Amino acid sequence: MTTGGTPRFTGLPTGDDLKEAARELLTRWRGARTSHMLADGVVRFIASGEGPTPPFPGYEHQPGIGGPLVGDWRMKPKFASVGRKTERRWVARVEPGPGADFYATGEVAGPLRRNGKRTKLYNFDAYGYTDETPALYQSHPWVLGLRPDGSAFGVLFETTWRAELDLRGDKIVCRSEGPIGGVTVIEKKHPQEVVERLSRMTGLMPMPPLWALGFQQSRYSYEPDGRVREIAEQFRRREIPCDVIWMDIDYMDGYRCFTFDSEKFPDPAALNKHLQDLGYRTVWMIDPGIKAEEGYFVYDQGREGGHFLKNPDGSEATGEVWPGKCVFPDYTREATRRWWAGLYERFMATGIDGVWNDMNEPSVFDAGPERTLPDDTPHDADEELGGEGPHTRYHNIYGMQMVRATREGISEARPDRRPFVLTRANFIGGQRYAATWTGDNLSEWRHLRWSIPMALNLGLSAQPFAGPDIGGFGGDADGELFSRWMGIGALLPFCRAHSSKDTGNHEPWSFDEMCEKVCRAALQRRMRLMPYLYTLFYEASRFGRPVVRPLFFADPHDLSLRDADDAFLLGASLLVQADVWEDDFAPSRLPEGIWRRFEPLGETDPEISQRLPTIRVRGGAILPLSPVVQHTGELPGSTLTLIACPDENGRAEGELFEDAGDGPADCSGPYRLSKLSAEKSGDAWRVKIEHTEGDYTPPERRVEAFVLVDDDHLERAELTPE
Ligand code: NBV
Repeated sequence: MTTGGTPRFTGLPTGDDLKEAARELLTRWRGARTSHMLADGVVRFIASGEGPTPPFPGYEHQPGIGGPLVGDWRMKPKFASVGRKTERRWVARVEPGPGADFYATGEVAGPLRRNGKRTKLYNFDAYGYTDETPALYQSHPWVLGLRPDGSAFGVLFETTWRAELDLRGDKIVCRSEGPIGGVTVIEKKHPQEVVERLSRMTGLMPMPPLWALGFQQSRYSYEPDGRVREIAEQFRRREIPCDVIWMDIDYMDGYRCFTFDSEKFPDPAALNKHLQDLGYRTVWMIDPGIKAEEGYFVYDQGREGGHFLKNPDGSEATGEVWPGKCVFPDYTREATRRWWAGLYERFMATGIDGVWNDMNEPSVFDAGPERTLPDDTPHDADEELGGEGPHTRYHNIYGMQMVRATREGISEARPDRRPFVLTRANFIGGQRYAATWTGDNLSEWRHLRWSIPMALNLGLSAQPFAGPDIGGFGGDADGELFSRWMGIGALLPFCRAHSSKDTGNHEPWSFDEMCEKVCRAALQRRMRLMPYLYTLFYEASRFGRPVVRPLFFADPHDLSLRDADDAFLLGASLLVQADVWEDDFAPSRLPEGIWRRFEPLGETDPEISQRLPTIRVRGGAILPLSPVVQHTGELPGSTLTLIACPDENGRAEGELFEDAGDGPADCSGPYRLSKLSAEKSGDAWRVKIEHTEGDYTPPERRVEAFVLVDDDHLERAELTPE
């Protein structure tokens, strides 16, 4: 496996660590070579040392020069280069001041607050991970922080190399096996502003199609096609909302990407059509490992075009994956991405709606503890990514560049549709190309618990579209765990149930009657909240706001909210209190102000509602809701319900984003933004809708309005017509 004798970060404290710490103590730390004020509260510090600053693919565009640093800037990074030759480390550290709380760091399991943690950045196929697994599938060299005085900051380290973030003290330290070109520090009043700024620098998530916000059912694998139809029909028959059915690797002919098994999936176009007639969309998996087999068109074409990675001696770099011996496209090359994108045309022509890229760390079976390609595998990367370099430099962006090509390919294949790509591996900035799920979790209560902080920390790392495998991927859930997970998962941005081979059935009806009822209610709630959720996705794609947000977003000064792991904000207006424990449950503290309990489904059976998270509405907010339908395709023309929750002064405000839910791949279709407001006039509540932006006209529909006057207590309001 890995060669070159480079010692690797294990992520666990070892004797080597002590050596490293001692070396760092004796090191001469230097300030930045230059600094550029990129915007108010945003400074990029260029590392000391010689030579040009390497490009950083995390940025959407390389930042300009900006202006000189003015004012009293509190956090100035220090840089050092420690050790020699193969043991050389580039280190950058930042001191935010005593008592800061740390968050983000991308995809991490365990608590929301990351103080005391050390995260290895080297994308890793982490089946059944725990909170002690050093690295997961994605790398985000980024830390968000909050000081005791409520001020917020963010630190972005410009390295794609194998690296680690060390938050074990009061300092933020990044150690990298290659140069850290620069460090961008953001200082803002509110953590949301920090995340917005990060998102704008690393790229905003393009608006997904509406169907991708619906519930999705998956399994490794539903096979043959008859089983897929059966699952789809069950959801409709049982009236459990569902938008998408997923096809895992067993649809392929011998795990050859872009092929279909002629016996199990003889007519994918007919299957897609059948599912679409029932109102479903389909997502099909594609992996990067290409079977090394002459006569297989993808292998032949790729070899012919020189698209596969090679060993340092020029021979083909190979590794074992599902199809046996595989080769791996070098997605860091523009020419390879173009070729890869082109492969989707014929594939998508079968009526596929979305693509799922898995195993793209890349994961290789026979490859030592890091389960990937050797360190010295050369990449012929584009100059804009940094030019030629070893795998240690490009490993972390391998998956990101793969989904970049996939997104381009499906956009070109279906220019009239918004692309949807899901990825397992990614890098900071990868939200430009794909949504994310948190990989191979297990059907265990602790994994349910980690679902919330994982989605939150990904959101704080500029990836708003994330969620877990509901029910757990490995192992068997029971009805209690599955239904409780569905209740929570239905309120997270990406909402999909998925489970592995050799596990029992994991559909809402696979356990007991109560589980089915709770799942139905959970997914009905999500459907009811869809106009609100869609508006949050608009906010994420336009301003870079996370869809789910930690409680401390409601009050960065309230120190007691800083480590709430079992509650979160869904946008600015809803608060979700989840019961993630098998037995005892003490709901976390609420932020100051009015937070009224609200059941989107109205009165429900207490047996069901006690298994679902409590939803609260912020005083001063207005929620747009839809009726419960079976899939998002049934929403256009349905009743719009507005729920106003007045603040202390009897007023409320909200926003509604509407468009066709799909449209041109570049998301250029028409939309309409409306301002919602409510106040009391005399004895009556009056709710108003004002169109403020855009010229989209939704299909005709009825609009109704209510006021949440107390916990679970609605009164009808008058509506000023649209
Ligand atoms: O393609 C099979 C699975 C997939 O279902 C899962 O979601 C991925 O994370 N895949 C991993 C490969 C191997 C799983 C043991």
